[in-house]
Amino acid sequence: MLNRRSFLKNSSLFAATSFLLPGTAMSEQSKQVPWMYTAGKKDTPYGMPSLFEDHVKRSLSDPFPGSPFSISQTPIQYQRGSITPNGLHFGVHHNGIADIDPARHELIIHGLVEKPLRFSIESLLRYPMVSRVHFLECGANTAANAIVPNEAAPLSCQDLYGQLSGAEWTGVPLKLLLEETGLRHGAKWVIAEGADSGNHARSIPLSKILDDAIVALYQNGERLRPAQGYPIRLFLPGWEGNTSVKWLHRLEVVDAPIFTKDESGLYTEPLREGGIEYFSFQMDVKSVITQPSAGQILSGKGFCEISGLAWSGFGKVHKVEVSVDGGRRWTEAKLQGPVQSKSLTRFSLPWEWSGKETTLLSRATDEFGRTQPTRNEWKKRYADFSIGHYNAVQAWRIASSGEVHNDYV
Ligand SMILES: Nc1nc2c(c(=O)[nH]1)N[C@H]1C(S)=C(S)[C@@H](COP(=O)(O)O)O[C@H]1N2
Ligand SMILES: [Mo]
Repeated sequence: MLNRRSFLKNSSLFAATSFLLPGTAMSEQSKQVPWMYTAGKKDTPYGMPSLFEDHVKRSLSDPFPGSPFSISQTPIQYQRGSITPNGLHFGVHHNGIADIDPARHELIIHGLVEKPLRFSIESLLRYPMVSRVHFLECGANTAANAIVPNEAAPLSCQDLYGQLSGAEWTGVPLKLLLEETGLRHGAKWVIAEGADSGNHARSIPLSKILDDAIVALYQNGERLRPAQGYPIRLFLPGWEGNTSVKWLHRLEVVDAPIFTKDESGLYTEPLREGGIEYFSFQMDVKSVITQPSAGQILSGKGFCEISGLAWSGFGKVHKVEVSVDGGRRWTEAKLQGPVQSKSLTRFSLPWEWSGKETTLLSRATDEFGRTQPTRNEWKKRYADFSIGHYNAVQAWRIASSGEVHNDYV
């Protein structure tokens, strides 16, 4: 294991070439690159990434061809830091992406309330808002490793883990709107329904709504993208993605959950011992090494900074341990602060690859001492075909060629 100090002392480890090559005068260099002698372009109203970065994009899946259902995965293997740019946020759209005219959309709150109310988007924009940095993860993220038996499927980090993004969400605390409608005796749950054609809806305990639910209008400083629920979405920090209902148009306060179509089927986890787990809202503690990760190739032995993401739907990430030898020894990685609750947390560890085959693992623990199970431990709890809430320790096997592969340990 290479520590940071010895790495910094030994400058020959740097892959960069030295600043001034002998005999290369600055003026000579400027003749070789057009941007140093030709004026650049004027700016545009909405900026785009460099043309040299066009490989950084979402991967698309079409689980039910012919239907409007679509999924896009964030390229977390290229992401650094903990914020996903809006154009790269993952998406899960059961009924396609609704394109809503905000002037013709409103939020209705009714049911066990003193005073049912309708809120136009214009009026919501006038309320006091909060901004919070949180992850969003689909309950079925990493499902392939939950269900593919014996040999791990040859999938990339993006395809396995990309139903995960981090953003700053800004909007009106839902508690504020419920203070205005008032609550009637017996109010315990809230049905949240989207305006997309398939009526995506979920039953949410009132306690969560009053704790930290946001009616989000902004994402990373700009209004939500249509794919993320424009003009408004419910955002429930730390809870499985499907509870953050997009294109939110109706909240009905009720006394008991209503078991909507998806929450009595899709969003339940069959257990190995029989029975199912439902209303399993919180996303458990999880981590993944994003650099290097499956689908990438190490260019040669030597220094390589291991870097990845850790998160917990319960609170803050407390520590991340990394093993570079298949789990024999573990070293605590450095966390990039500030570590925020229910947020993507970047971890890193300097490493020197010997050029021999080895396996990298990461294991996160949150502030409540919750930690990631091994795959075998996870499989003991859930039925063979259970796909949701998979959070086992991930193994990336590095072949002597430098190729990185999805693996089970
Ligand atoms: N109205 C509505 N809300 C929805 C969905 C949907 O299809 N319709 N998909 C859900 C699922 S399964 C997930 S994982 C998240 C994904 O949010 P994103 O597309 O902004 O990443 O939205 C949830 N909210
Ligand atoms: Mo999801």
